[in-house]
Amino acid sequence: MLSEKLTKALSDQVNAEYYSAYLYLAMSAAADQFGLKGTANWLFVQAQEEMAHGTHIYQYILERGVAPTFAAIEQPPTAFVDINAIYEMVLEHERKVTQRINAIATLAMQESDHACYQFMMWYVDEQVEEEASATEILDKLRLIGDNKGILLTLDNELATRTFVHPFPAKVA
Ligand code: OFO
Repeated sequence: MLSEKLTKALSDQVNAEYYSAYLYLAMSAAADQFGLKGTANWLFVQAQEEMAHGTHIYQYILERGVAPTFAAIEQPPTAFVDINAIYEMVLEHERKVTQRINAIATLAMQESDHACYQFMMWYVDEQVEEEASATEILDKLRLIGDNKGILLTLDNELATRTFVHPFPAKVA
């Protein structure tokens, strides 16, 4: 059974993942309004992934024999200057999430909850990918600068992202 502390930390993380989903939906809507449909797609897929991350933790808490706690989901920002500002925020946000994930893994380690520690390792790896993909897109945007033609090429590239459920066995 999960300790009270870990239950709280994991429940807060469910909330944080759903906040991430909400944040990426807000960004996706903004990208759509900028006329960047491919970018809007990338951010929408990101939002879907975040919901899956949150739901997976929710299911894990129940699997460990306790009930998760619930709280209000914070309102995301609704105004974004441009696409560069969005991806700067994506990277900053993912770095914060990485710190949260590491803190939960550390807590699990301190409590010698090896199962929870093991569970968190998926999220530790995932955060490496999350930061890397945000950095890659941000680097490209910085190189593109004001060149609208190349920006549209990047937008077409981002249009190809599709949602692949990270935990298909749990969904079936
Ligand atoms: Fe759930 O990985 Fe991003 O926030």
